[in-house]
Amino acid sequence: MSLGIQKVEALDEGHFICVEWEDGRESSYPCIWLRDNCQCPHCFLPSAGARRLLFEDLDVNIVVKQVALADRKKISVTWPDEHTSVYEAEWLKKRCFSEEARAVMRADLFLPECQYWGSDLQLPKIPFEEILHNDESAYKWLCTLKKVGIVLLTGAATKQGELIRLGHRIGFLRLTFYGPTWQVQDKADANNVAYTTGRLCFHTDYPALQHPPGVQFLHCIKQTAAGGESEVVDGFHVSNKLKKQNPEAYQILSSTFVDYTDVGVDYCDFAVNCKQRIIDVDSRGQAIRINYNNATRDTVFDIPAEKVRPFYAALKEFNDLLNNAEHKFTYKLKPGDIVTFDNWRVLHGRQSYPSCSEVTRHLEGAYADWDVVMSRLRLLRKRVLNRD
Ligand code: OGA
Ligand code: NM2
Ligand code: ZN
Ligand code: ZN
Repeated sequence: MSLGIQKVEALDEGHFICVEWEDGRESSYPCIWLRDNCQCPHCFLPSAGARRLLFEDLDVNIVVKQVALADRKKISVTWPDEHTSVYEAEWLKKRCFSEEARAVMRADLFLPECQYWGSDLQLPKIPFEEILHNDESAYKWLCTLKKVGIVLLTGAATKQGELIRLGHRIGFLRLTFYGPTWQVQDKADANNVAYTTGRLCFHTDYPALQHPPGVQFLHCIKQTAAGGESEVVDGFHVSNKLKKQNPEAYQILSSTFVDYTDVGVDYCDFAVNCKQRIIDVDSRGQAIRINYNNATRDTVFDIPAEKVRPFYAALKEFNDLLNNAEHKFTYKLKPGDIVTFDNWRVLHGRQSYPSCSEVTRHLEGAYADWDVVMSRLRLLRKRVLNRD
């Protein structure tokens, strides 16, 4: 049972409406926001869950003419032009403007909870077929992917096409110039360093794109006997450490725009260029995305000459911390494993392996956008927890 309303009144010359809840707590709502969010069929299109009201038709100085408590479950507001709006108690409660209520709503929508890890990572594992067929398992997979940043799916078939099935499970995959899915194996005239047998130092994929893929999937189809081990590190955890240990290096990496480039032919021909900060931060200086691939960092470097050496020094500090034994986690993919990880947060690498005329190691890879993954997570949550 949701909380009812015991009293409602207009305040501040009709600019606010104050609701008193049955538990004695109060919430106040700006009238401009209430008018803007009238839920009547003239102002709102329920089939789209979207506002029909045009901004041009909104009076930003509007005040309430009359407000009444229809019953304990809704209030009714009359506006100066006699238009009336009805707001349900539960709808209002969710949208309360208090600091606490907004924090609850924010957490519910974006699941910002983040569990940092280092070499002690207990790599979360779920059977692949379970997440395909069971909603609870799929929900757990995506929640863990969001919170921890990495989940291993086990027991997939050792053939191409499993990531296409995974893409259908969430909605769709992210197409890039390397194709809908891509084959990580040693290739002649490789168009990417990933397609060699060489070691890959810690990187995030595709910082050359303006909006790098949020989530990455790597499906092991074939694994070499010697070498080819995987490494991962929590980029947000390491960024926080760098900020504490070396604020100057953090400042440089979170403010310098680094040029990235990727030129070649694959799904089609491409000539990609982009500027990214290696540690991308929000307005409070908190790391929100790591953009770092040493292979695609451009030879063009669009900063003043005297800032170049300090930049390299800062990057060395970060790279050293990433490779610190305390921070990195090493494992080796087995055929049938699919590693799924947050490509905005987790940096990954692989050890080299012997080159050979036949293919001794084969991973199929694919990307998804966080918008698609979070959308599926919210829908699964609704179904699993059976709530709206
Ligand atoms: C890649 C990559 C890891 C591996 O293809 O971008 O990081 O283990 N591959 O081959
Ligand atoms: N691959 C694996 O940033 C990058 O070039 C990452 C992308 C080739 C699709 C590698
Ligand atoms: Zn209306
Ligand atoms: Zn990679």
